[in-house]
Formats: sequence, C-alpha cells, structure tokens
Amino acid sequence: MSSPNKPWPGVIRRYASFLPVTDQTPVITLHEGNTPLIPVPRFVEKIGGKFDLFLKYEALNPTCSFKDRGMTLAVSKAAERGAKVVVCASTGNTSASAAAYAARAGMQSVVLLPKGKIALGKMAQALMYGAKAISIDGNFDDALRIVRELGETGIAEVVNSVNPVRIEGQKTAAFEICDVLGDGPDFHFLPVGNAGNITAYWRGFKEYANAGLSDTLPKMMGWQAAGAAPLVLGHPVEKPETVATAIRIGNPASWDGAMNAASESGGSIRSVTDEQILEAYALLARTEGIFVEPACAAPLAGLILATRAGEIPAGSLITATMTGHGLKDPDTAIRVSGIVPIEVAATKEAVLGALGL
Ligand code: AN7
Repeated sequence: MSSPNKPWPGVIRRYASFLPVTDQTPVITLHEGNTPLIPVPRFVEKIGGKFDLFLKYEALNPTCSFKDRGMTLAVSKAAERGAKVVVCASTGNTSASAAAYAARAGMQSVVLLPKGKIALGKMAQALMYGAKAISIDGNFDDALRIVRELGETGIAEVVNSVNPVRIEGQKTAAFEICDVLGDGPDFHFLPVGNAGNITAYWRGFKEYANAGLSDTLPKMMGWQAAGAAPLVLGHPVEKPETVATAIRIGNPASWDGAMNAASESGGSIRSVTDEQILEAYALLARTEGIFVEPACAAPLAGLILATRAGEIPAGSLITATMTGHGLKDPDTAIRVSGIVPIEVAATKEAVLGALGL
C-alpha cells in the first residue's frame, strides 16, 4: 500500500530534470526545500501597501537557512567525485550547512570564519556538526580568497557559491514559488551579500518560464546593507560593516550574475541602513509572528521604501525570501527588543502588580 503522505524527497530528487545530476549521483539530502510561502497581510497593511506579499520562509530548511538547497547538490557532487573534505568561507550560514551535509555524507568539513562576526547560533551549528572551524583575522572576503587558494591545491572541495552547482541547487526555491502560486510573481525581493542567491533565483524563474511552467518573470529587487553595498556603489568595499553579519561582504563572488539579474528583469539592487533593517526586523516579528535573522529584513526595509515611493502598483503579487531563522542571531534579537523580563516573587499578586492590574 502506498503512503498517502509520502515524505518530501528533497530538492535534488524533486527537481532532478533541472539539475546537473545523473542516476549515478549519490544524493546526500536532509530533505531540504518545500518551505512554506506565507502570506503576510498584516505587515502589508502596516506599511501602507496595496499588494499581496508572500514570504518564502527558508528558515524552515534543515539547518534553518536557504543554503541547504545548494549544499545538498554541492556535497552530492563532491561525493560523486570521491571527495573526503569540503571547505568553505562563510559569514555563518554556509558553514552551518556545509558542516551538516558533510556529516551526512561522512566527510570532514573545514570552515573559515571572519573572527568575531559570526552570529552565535551559526557557530553553535558548525561546531555541533563537527566542522574544523578556523577563525580568520579578517573579513569574509579575506576568508574566501584563502578558500579559493586552498581549492586550487586539490586537498578539499570548495562548497562556496564559486562552485557553480551551489547556484543550481538554490534556483529550486524559485521553482517552488511558481509551483505554489501557479505562476511567477510580479516582483521578487531578497537580501544580497555574496550575490549567489539573486543569481540563482533569476536563473530559476527563467528556466521555469522557458519550460512552459510559468508565464510571469518577476522584477528582481536585491537589497544590500548600506555599510556593505559594493553592487550599489559600483566598486568593492574594503571594510564592510553592518548589523546584518550574514551580508557583511565587500566583494561579492557573483557580482556579474547579480547585476545581470537586476538589469535583465527590470529590477534593481539598492541599499538600506542598519536602522531601517532593524526596524523592519522587529516589525515583521511583532505583526506576523515571523522571526527572521537581520539580513532578511533588508528586502523588507527595501519594500517599505519602494512602497512609500509609489513604485509598487496596486494589486501586485510580491514574493520575498526570508533566508535565515531569527534564532541564528539571538544576541541581536535580545538587544533590539530592548525588553528585560520583569522579575517578581512567585505569586499571582506579584504578577498582577507587575502588570499594573
Ligand atoms: C541569511 O553564509 O554568504 O547574496 O557565507 O546567510 O547569496 O550571498 C551568507 C549569505 C542572505 C546573502 N541572507 O546571500 C555565508 C553567506 C542570509 C545569508 C545572504 C546570506 P547571497
């Protein structure tokens, strides 16, 4: 008897015909993908929008970020080639994902992290999954330069998005959006750091349209943090800074892919300040009960700007990627909420007193 609720097979098996795999490829999966597309009408009302907004909540992937979509493919291809060690540079999420999929494959992972700039939850993940974690006295761009050099020695398989299969895996999120909506959206908003994801989504939306599975191609709306906005400035940023440490990147690897996605789709890549990011971060959690990490709030802050500027036609269908979970960065959450629990005696009267009742 076949099960009425077959388990989701993960993105490689679900979308194999669009991916560089064969029957010989060992599929290393944690059953990533199939994340919810959540309507957020209260948020839209709060920001004065007259459109439908759906959030692609990638925080519900196995390691709580979108990176798992590309990592299942990168580690599967590494296994196919017989690799024993994978290496990446990371602002945190790539390292968590690489470490998890390497563990699943029985491989060693090595992760190079910018010292002192990794959110607590991401560090906990990499360590728990058994990665060799190396703290670099420099930023992400320095770490990625070293990883490229290590890759050339052949001692380890690079699983950053400079490995093209990472982008291939990540494009499956665009497929899922089209599968749920029955078409592409009018606009797609997302954060931009190393610029792999905006490149991947644009490729995914185009491939689905070419295959006759969707009609609409969205305008791609990418958002960087103002202190780490090389694509907006048009030149690398030597010392990127932002509270959104996930996108604290000064020289994105997929520079051309991102610029092409924006221009070909009729969209744009712009920046928002840390203050705008943190405002949108708290607003989403409080109006919709959706907790994301700060980088995800960059496109939300961008949507607030675009809405106020009258750039979004009434009735538009908008999607936005929430790339990582809020629990990844508990320090920022506690600091931004600014609320300290009130301590009282263990009595009903004390609780009522604290509530002013
Ligand atoms: C939550 O983990 O680059 O523009 O090393 O973790 O595709 O780089 C993370 C990036 C957005 C930016 N949101 O995506 C890494 C890393 C979150 C992220 C991005 C990242 P890309």
